Amino acid sequence: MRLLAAQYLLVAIACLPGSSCAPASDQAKSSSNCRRTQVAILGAGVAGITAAQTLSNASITDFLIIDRNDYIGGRVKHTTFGNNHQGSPYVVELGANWIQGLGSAGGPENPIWTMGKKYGLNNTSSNYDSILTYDETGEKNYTHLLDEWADKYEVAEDNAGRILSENLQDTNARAGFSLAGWKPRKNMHAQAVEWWSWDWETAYPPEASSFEFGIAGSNLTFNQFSDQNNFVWDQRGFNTFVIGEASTFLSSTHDPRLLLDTVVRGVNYSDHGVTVELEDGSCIEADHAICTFSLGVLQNEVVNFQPRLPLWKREAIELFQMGTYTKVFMQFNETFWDPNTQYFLYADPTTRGYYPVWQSLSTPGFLEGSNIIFATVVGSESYRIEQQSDQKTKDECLAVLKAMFPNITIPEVEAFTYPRWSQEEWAFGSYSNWPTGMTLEKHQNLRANVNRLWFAGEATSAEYFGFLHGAWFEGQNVAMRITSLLKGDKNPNRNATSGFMKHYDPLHGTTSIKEYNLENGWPVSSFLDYAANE
Ligand SMILES: Cc1cc2nc3c(=O)[nH]c(=O)nc-3n(C[C@H](O)[C@H](O)[C@H](O)COP(=O)(O)OP(=O)(O)OC[C@H]3O[C@@H](n4cnc5c(N)ncnc54)[C@H](O)[C@@H]3O)c2cc1C
Ligand SMILES: *C1O[C@H](CO)[C@@H](O)[C@H](O)[C@H]1NC(C)=O
Ligand SMILES: *[C@@H]1O[C@H](CO)[C@@H](O)[C@H](O)[C@H]1NC(C)=O
Ligand SMILES: *[C@@H]1O[C@H](CO)[C@@H](O)[C@H](O)[C@H]1NC(C)=O
Ligand SMILES: *[C@@H]1O[C@H](CO)[C@@H](O)[C@H](O)[C@H]1NC(C)=O
Ligand SMILES: *[C@@H]1O[C@H](CO)[C@@H](O)[C@H](O)[C@H]1NC(C)=O
Ligand SMILES: *[C@@H]1O[C@H](CO)[C@@H](O)[C@H](O)[C@H]1NC(C)=O
Ligand SMILES: *[C@@H]1O[C@H](CO)[C@@H](O)[C@H](O)[C@H]1NC(C)=O
Ligand SMILES: *[C@@H]1O[C@H](CO)[C@@H](O)[C@H](O)[C@H]1NC(C)=O
Ligand SMILES: *[C@@H]1O[C@H](CO)[C@@H](O)[C@H](O)[C@H]1NC(C)=O
Repeated sequence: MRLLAAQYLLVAIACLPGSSCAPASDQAKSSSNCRRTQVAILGAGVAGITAAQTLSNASITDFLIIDRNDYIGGRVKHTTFGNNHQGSPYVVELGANWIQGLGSAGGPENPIWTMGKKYGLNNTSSNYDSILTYDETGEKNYTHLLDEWADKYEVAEDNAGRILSENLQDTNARAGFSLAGWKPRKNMHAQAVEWWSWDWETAYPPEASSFEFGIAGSNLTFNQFSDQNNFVWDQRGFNTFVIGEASTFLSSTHDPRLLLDTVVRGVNYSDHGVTVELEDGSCIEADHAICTFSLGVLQNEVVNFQPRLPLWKREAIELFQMGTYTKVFMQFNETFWDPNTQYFLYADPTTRGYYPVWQSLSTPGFLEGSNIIFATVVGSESYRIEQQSDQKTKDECLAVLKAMFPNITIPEVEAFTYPRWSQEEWAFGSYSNWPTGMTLEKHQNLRANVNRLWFAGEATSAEYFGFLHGAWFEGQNVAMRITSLLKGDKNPNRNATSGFMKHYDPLHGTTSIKEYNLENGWPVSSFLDYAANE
């Protein structure tokens, strides 16, 4: 019975408008020795687990979840670190740490916050006013610059809103802030404040970031849900919620539908189905596959897609940006910094973004009395320190702490660690950022399915790229679409939650070839004429 139903579905799906409508029997013949499933879900991070739960909620239970790691959660990843007073280690988060934007009474709620509550995750609201500011001479009060930033940012927000609503050309965030009156270049204190307010979230400097989409993204999370960021310090690990949700549809971590420690090497896709090649030489054949691998994994061509992904897809993959965000954890034998302050901002005299934010976990409300502090770097500084030895980085950190606390003898470091996100084969970075030059249509090309191969993850979220909730919504959306197709909807409306996705091929710019003319400072009549004269 089940086979017959599957056969029927294949015929129905193969003949959707836009597909080449080849006989379904082709597929049945081609790959008889592969393991079969309806939906292959590539990745057991938030997007993959959410996609699987969405299918399961729709009574589609024939799926396989494949991940190269030995745990559920992907970039929600923790490690043990240092020791508490009883001599057992603390748990600290190497990846995602905050629930960003919670929800307000009567308003929409961030689904990650819903789950934070469901699993009773220990968490504390970050207080960004709990900050002391420093430079190379020690403590130096430049908090007035934070107020100045806030004033200029309000102007910038409105300007970015106008770009969006009036379909004006986007610009980069540097130009956007400059036009709003924020010009920090001559002042390292202002650069530190800018890093705190911009790079810390986006993992890229304003020069590299879209003004319109950077501000829209921030609005959509912090104005829509709420402006709170709750830091999770739960000693079970933040991924408790991902594992918990997985256990709502998997019988256990030994459920045969969960394949951990399993590396995907290749994906063959067509209008009829997808074949996934695993590192051990085996294969999985599916009606649909959802690739939730990070943008970094896609950019670094870890997976061999056959046929090669189309140009419209590759252009979007290459243009969107994968940022890196590195937390450097240190435990001392005492808390020599102010134990009641959450943040310590350092302005280096020569290098913007040089160990700029120090965050205390020893503070009440966190791992109180743990004597743990961590520095965060992003972008080019992440790449730099992730290439060098622990010892070199530790020495640099200690030199910064000595500059920040000139009257204190900094004690020995008792524990030290940091992840190297830019080098992780399964991530190649931390999370994505929207660059200048990426339109909404081009981003849609990053999201869109290619035949029966679908893409979901934080980077495919137009509204919440970079965030856990972005990964959640995208996993859910793609699985709802696949559900509509598998349920035999013969003529699905392509709408927000059903059917194949729209993509744009080609994508045009704003200037027609006729406008390359003398009036626009382009006297050589056309590129072709010029070539002909050579
Ligand atoms: C340092 C850091 C800090 C962050 N801070 C926050 C934060 O505070 N708040 C917030 O909301 N978000 C934060 N994020 C972003 C958040 O972690 C991500 O948005 C989210 O976890 C992405 O989920 P995903 O399912 O899209 O991708 P992933 O979690 O990357 O899941 C994809 C899975 O695919 C697997 N995979 C990759 N390649 C292969 C392969 N070839 N074969 C098999 N499996 C493969 C990976 O192992 C991974 O488990 C942070 C991320 C990092 C790294
Ligand atoms: C964290 O979030 C929950 C919501 O589930 C809240 O009730 C709880 O008190 C928060 N704080 C701590 C310290 O866990
Ligand atoms: C699946 O259904 C449960 C129960 O209604 C719900 O809590 C959960 O959010 C659903 N999952 C998704 C991804 O929509
Ligand atoms: C820093 O200066 C501001 C006024 O600009 C003041 O309100 C604040 O209390 C000062 N902070 C510290 C730590 O001295
Ligand atoms: C962001 O929010 C502000 C305040 O609500 C609004 O004025 C602005 O237009 C918004 N900008 C964008 C790009 O969404
Ligand atoms: C959560 O916080 C409470 C109160 O500090 C603590 O007793 C408990 O051990 C914590 N649980 C976890 C899992 O972190
Ligand atoms: C995938 O496609 C390649 C190239 O067409 C082929 O060599 C390979 O055998 C295919 N793999 C599977 C598992 O079908
Ligand atoms: C360090 O000590 C000197 C002299 O004792 C004092 O003048 C200075 O203010 C102190 N600096 C800090 C940052 O506490
Ligand atoms: C921490 O270690 C330093 C030496 O590195 C020592 O001087 C100091 O007394 C120690 N502090 C505590 C609280 O033990
Ligand atoms: C999308 O179309 C499907 C039918 O194909 C319909 O069931 C669903 O309600 C539609 N959803 C929206 C948001 O319009």
